[in-house]
Amino acid sequence: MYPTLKDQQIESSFKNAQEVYAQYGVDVAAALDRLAKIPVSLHCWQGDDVGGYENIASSDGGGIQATGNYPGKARTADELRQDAEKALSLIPGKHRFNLHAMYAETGGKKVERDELQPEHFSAWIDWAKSLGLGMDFNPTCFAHPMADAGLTLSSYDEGVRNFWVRHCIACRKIGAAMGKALGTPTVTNIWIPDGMKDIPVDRKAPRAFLRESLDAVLAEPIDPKHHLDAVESKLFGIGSESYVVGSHEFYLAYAAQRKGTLLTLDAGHFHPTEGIADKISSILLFVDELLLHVSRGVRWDSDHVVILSDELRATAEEIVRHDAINRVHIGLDFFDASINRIAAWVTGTRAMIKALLIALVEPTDLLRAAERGGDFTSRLALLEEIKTLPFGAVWDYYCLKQGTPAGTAWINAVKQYEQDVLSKR
Ligand code: RNT
Ligand code: ZN
Repeated sequence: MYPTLKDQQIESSFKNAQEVYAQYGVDVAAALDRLAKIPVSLHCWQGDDVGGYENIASSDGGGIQATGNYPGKARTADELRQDAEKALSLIPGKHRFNLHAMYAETGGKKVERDELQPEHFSAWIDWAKSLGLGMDFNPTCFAHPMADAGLTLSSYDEGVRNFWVRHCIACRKIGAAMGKALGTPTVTNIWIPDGMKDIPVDRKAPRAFLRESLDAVLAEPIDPKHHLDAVESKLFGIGSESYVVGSHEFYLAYAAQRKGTLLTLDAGHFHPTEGIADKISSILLFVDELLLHVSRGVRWDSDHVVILSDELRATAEEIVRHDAINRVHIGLDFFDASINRIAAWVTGTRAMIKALLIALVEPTDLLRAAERGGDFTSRLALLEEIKTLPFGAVWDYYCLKQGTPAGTAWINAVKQYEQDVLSKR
């Protein structure tokens, strides 16, 4: 068993920490109130290795692949909900759940992706409602025979393009129904795997088709009270090493010219040393809202479990320092099948929330004053010193107040669940 802190221990460390932060002019209680209002969208696909429950024979996973075979993965939507619920119980705050179209429940009937309806997601919506969660959504433009040739919305084949256009339109309607039912807008994010393994001759034609297809998908306006659209770029994937149709430049330009369309920045979709933090302030000058797919790229894999890295902290700082919490939707996107999947969800989500908390208790006014006054000596020295302020005590207290385990106690809970539930699958 890993250590479980006593409530009284947590409370007294917090009191001390609060006093320390107050000396830097930081109101910790106010920061915690703000933190409690920031939802993080948990992606369903960590729970079953991006499998879905459609039972389609397809040779192509779209260049995204979960590696590992840790026992106990969710085999049905019910199991996935049960696991997600367990994960959510170990994560402080009120959050969201992000579903892919391939998690439709059709009652054993074959329903083509371009014929999916809100009713195929009613169990998910009811579940989200019962837990007070908002939902987000994604068309699934991979793992399907119509995607096996490598191009979907950008295909040279009009029939293929139209199939995926119809699928994306169906998904927007489903997303809108979710948003309406849950009283908070659903972000429906379009990511397509389209690309080429080897050097293309014509880089333009598929991009022109993609533009046309997106215009067709997004033609019908939907009330932003219920629904928002997002488009996600990528630099390369497995099997699309030489060319990705939906590149960053493509979607950045697309979102900038199409008012109301969100741009999705996936942290693993850029050059290996390129981060997303520095992009946020630029893009928000030209695009109203962003969706983040918080992830962790490691060499060729874009989807390792999120940890409290410098990059993650920088991303949270950018959102908080620019007061952009209402313009940046925070979603997660990682999948690891080599460790307990619930632990993966909890580790990544807690890391994201910790990063936000660190940013919220930053003495930003002090730092800004040094910077604006040209005192770069103090700016650097301060930035280093505040790294070791007693943030951990504030985090533990936040967990306690939100009714979730502080410190390592949640690991024990996951181990117990593994024994009681996962090992029996
Ligand atoms: C793939 C994209 C995309 C997917 C999910 C499953 O590289 O990041 O967001 O991970 O849609
Ligand atoms: Zn992503």
